[in-house]
Amino acid sequence: MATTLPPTQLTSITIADSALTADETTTVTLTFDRLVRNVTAANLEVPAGTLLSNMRPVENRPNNLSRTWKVTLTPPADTAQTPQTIRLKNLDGVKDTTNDQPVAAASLGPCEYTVNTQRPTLAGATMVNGALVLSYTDATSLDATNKPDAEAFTVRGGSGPAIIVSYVRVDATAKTVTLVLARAVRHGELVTVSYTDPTSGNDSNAIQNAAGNDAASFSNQAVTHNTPVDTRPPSISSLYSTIRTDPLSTADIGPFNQACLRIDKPSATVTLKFTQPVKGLGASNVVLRNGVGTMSTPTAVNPDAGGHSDTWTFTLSAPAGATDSNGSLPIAVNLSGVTNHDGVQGSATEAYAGVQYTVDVTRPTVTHATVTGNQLVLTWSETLDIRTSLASTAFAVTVDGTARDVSAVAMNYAAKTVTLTLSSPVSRLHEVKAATPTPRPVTMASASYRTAPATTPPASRKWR
Ligand SMILES: [Ca+2]
Ligand SMILES: [Ca+2]
Ligand SMILES: [Ca+2]
Repeated sequence: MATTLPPTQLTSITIADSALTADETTTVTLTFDRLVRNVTAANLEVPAGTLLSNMRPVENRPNNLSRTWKVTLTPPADTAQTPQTIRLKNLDGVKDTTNDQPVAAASLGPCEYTVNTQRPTLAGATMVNGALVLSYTDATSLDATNKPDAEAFTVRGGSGPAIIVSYVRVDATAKTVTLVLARAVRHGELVTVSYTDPTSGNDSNAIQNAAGNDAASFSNQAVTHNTPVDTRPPSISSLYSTIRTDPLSTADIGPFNQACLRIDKPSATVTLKFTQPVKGLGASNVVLRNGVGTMSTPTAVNPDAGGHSDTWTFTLSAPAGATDSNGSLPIAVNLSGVTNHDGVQGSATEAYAGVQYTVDVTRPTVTHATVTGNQLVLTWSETLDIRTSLASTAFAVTVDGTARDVSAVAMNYAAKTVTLTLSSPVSRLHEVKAATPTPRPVTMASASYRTAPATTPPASRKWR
């Protein structure tokens, strides 16, 4: 007597990926306890909009017989996360090797999975407290951890280059993406923002929801803002105004320090910093209050398309003649005609710009010279700079037209004297001449001095 086998059974329905997001498909596997054929997608019941495709036998046997069958599942697009179920609808048309229709195993349960294929949708763009806020709608929340790069955004203002996005912040629950901008948006300025999803696929750094679904790219979204007129009149930010006598130096002198215009450094760069970008600063706005020296027309540093800059410079030059200043010279500014982005004008009243300078373009001269024995004492018109050092070879001494060596040099800075020790004493009734360099005069102690090997017309003194 032949043994009767129990019917062939479908023992399980499993899904490879039980959390489906946008751009994802997965594989559903049907497992029978014996070889079967003719399994089709119609044997399964799936949620509306779900696509089953390419049902195929896994085993490579004659007559398409296989214990295991796979089918590709594509979830519907734009569906918020809800529990989903795949069930066996029936086993109509399925045959085992004895041409019988299999049955579902008693243990066969539904196969559950979740779907979130909804992408965050841009709802609007608004300036809030100076930052650009993109608002999104989404059934869940945004991903605040895996943010898009700042470079993914392009923000354009009314004119000039794109406004740099310096930082991106995502608020998961508020579903906002906040762009911190490198410059303020101005009253009445037309502002647009664009966003570029890194790739058409699923990216880890993108505007995305908690499921990871990337938001779409968008272009030239208008940004709503009611930025008021900037009523602050332009003013000098004296804390940052500087003056620099050495154009090659990176060290500014000032603020509240002073530069010295000298014979070897007869000009200085003056930098005026404003509390906001301005335009319209001309030569008439800057006043050398004591009228000593000349200045170039101020120019804007890195102005924007409208010519506004918060930094302006000009060159200050010593007067042409040998005219020293008497004390510190302030630089003053009036801001008549100097306007901010919204056309608000600065004060026409002259105000201290925060920098000052001195001028010393007079060389010290020898006023008299005396010789006693081998000591030749030269006396200068000004106090000498303590930092000056002079070699004995800097001096040329003749006695009755014959060179006399100088063996030592001693300076007395406060007494304004230089004493030369001659190689031998000078007796009476000889004519002594000394050719001298020019030691630097002492000026305000703000600048450094080079000891250039100056040569000057000889200081000639007759000793009788
Ligand atoms: Ca997944
Ligand atoms: Ca993407
Ligand atoms: Ca993603």
